[in-house]
Amino acid sequence: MTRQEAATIFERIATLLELKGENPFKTRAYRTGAEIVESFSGDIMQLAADNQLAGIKGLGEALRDKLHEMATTGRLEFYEKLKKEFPETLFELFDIQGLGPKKVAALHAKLGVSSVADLKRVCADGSAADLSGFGDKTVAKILDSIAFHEAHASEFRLDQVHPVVLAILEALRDHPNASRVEVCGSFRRGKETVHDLDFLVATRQPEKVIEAFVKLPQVVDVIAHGPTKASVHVGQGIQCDLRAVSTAEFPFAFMYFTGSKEHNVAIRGRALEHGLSLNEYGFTATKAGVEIPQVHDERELYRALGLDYIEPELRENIGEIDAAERGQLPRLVELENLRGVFHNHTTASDGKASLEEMAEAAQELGFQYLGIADHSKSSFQANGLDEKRLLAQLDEIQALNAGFDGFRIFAGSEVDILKDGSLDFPDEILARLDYVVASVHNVFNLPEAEMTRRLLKAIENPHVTMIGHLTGRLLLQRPGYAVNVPAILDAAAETGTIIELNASAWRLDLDWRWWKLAREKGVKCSINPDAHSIHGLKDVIFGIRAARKGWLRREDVINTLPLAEMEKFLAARRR
Ligand code: DGT
Ligand code: CA
Ligand code: CA
Ligand code: ZN
Repeated sequence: MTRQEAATIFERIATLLELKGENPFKTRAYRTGAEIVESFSGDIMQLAADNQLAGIKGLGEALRDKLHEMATTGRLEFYEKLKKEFPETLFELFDIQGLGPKKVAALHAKLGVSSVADLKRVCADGSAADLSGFGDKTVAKILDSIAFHEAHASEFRLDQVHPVVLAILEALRDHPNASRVEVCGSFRRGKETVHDLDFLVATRQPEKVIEAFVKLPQVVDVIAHGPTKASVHVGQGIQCDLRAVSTAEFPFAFMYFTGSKEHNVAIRGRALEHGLSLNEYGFTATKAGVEIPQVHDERELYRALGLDYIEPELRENIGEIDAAERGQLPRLVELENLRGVFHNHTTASDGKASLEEMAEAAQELGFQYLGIADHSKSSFQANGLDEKRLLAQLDEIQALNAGFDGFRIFAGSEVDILKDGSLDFPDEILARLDYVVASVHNVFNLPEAEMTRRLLKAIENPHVTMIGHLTGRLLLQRPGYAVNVPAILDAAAETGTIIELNASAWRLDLDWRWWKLAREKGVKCSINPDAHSIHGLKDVIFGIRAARKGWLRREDVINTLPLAEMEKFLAARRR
């Protein structure tokens, strides 16, 4: 079990105890426990497995035992029993945006709401609007959230599926009869959300590997089980498919199951022009005299059709095949190219780790610089800094920097863009920072023209280095606000303002679909983890995938610059 899963279980226990009317101290202990599990700097699940949790502040014996149980057995008896006291459908409510535990508790206690269907009913018949703490506006918002949620049912974000992918690959690769195991499908293509996970194994003993797959400890139920393929559900309801093929078929199946379907159709059409029929098992000649090319890997498969190798992220049939034919595919940015990261939070605002801890973690990841950008004062819900605290942080950063060799913290701020496009700090304050991320955090419901003007005004402020999460979307939770992205990109190109690719699996904003256009306009990207803990820094892996999917090269991504060049770049911008 991952730490995120364990933290979610603690969080849910807290809510369920609240619904039962248990005493607040007990519920608070679980909430605190959830936070500790999420943000603890060491490998807390390993410590839990080894019974080494004693002495962690805020984690009492009862919670330590439960964590041990989760780390060693992958489940928690107490939680399973507690869950059974409630209808299963109640848990759907936790996925509705804007419906915190307090509202769920009120709806459940006062109106007997135990499912999304119940919730829709009490919203429609007016009884929800009569509850204290609710009103017509809240109800309208809840109905919007339900509609959005239903439109995205059975999709998952990368933070949800990434640990599953790693665990299943590792388990299958351990199998003595598996000679090669890969993940395919939308996950391999770097999509921002996926419906299901597709695994592929090369083996001479398909039955044995398939048998082992359906018996993995993560598997909750088996949907289908045949001699060469199986489908299962793992925790959180994620479907995983596995296909077994021979080594000779592997490259064909690897390409086929990576997709996209549109890419496959186009490639198959191209094969036919070469007198070859292509499917997931191989080539066959469609007319006499056509020689079947030898193919040992995907690269040779593309080569056989006169194409350069097409990276999986690009396989969406949006021009990659033409570019491959003309030898004009971009050389895509890689994780190893990143030299540092901007837009990170500390305990000064809503982060879980201190400046020192964040700096240490950044150095451990091999970064040469770490940009700190805590929230500004208008983001009071995130404990945003006022001028005084910001300047104190600046001093603290300078003191820390004096002790580093080959590493530097850049002092910044994630300054709120206010409703009228002005910034939350005056220019004199911004001028003292190394860089500034400007972001919208409230009043999302402006008409497109007004929201665009608001952002343009921020872009035109010379102190603004980059714009954070441009559309404000939260994947599978809320759509982005209305904004004219091309107009923003034009202004960014003109002013040299960088656009963030927020790497949090919740955001991946600006979306990959815009980056080809951004690149053509000459806009630079910064891949920013928006880390709120030391673990959050690793979210750059999601951002890199999105950047690659957006055709971005190393030179399009500003934070591939080494420290000395980055210092020069920032200094030049401040002039
Ligand atoms: P997802 O699961 O909806 O996030 O997206 P994918 O792309 O992983 O889709 P999935 O799991 O249905 O199928 C995996 C790949 O298999 C898909 O990307 C391409 C290939 N594939 C599936 N069905 C077809 C088909 O009818 N025709 C072709 N050419 N390829 C297909
Ligand atoms: Ca899939
Ligand atoms: Ca599938
Ligand atoms: Zn933000």
